[in-house]
Amino acid sequence: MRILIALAAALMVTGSTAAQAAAPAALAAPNINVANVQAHLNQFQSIANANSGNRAHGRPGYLASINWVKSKLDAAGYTTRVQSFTSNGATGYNLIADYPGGDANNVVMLGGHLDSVSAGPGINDNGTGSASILEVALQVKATGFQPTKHLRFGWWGAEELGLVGSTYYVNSLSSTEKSKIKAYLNFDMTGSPNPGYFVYSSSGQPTGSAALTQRLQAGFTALGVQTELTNVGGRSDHAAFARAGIPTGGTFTGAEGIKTSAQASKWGGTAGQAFDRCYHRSCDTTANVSATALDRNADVIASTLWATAA
Ligand code: DPN
Ligand code: ZN
Repeated sequence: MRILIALAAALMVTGSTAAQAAAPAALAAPNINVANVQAHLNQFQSIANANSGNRAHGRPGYLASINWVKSKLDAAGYTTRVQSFTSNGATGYNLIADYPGGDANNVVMLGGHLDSVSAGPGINDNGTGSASILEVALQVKATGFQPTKHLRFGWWGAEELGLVGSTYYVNSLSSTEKSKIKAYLNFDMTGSPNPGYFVYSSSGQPTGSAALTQRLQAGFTALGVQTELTNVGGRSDHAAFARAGIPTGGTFTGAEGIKTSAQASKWGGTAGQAFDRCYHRSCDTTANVSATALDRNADVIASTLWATAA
């Protein structure tokens, strides 16, 4: 009896407009439209086509990529900055974009590398991560998201030469600036054509990383997608952040590794074949992307950002 009364009272409260006005639900993360992400990938492909087939460090296709991403962010009201550095005798560039507002002492950062290898246009590696965080950044503005925390996005140069740009950025920060970054999420290869659904393991990563890993996993669970943890170690741009003690996380759909039959039963695709047969090759074009993997990862990036920065 008492339980029934309590239940009825709870139903009345949740059903009343007064209760809804008093405690508005947090703005839900948007479902990212994969067609928008694909349009950004087409842009990267066009840039490569117009610049000797690549977007590599020190080549004109790289700077054209930086300028194009910057123009989209500037138009959406971001405060952007191009940071240059020298590597292998050529000038490289990072693009940093801050979304106005939020607690400047509490920064959530998303990043990915924008450079390709010189062998090809680098559409899965890493047009996908670059295009996805760009679209998420644009949706922050489009949805009117007003996070409590401050949002920052980074597109790194010269990752393919040894994580050069992201390392340069982290080293350029004072210890105070580093300590303000409470989370760094990295997205490198999120549309592999024979995809796996990997979330960076937090084992051995700074305290606070496990919570990020769990949020990324929860994002895939909400889509009904099983995940595996992977130790990406020093293979992508979160490494410099982790060394600085910043909690890190990320997602990955696989590179030169071979999909096992257990993974093929779980995720579909082809066992005994690489996750990305065009990894670091000239065939890493817009044809080398799984739209399903791209879409799922973009949705998980958005839900994780919304939950982490709210
Ligand atoms: N860092 C990627 C590359 O640019 O070659 C490969 C990679 C990405 C490996 C993510 C592990 C995790
Ligand atoms: Zn690569």
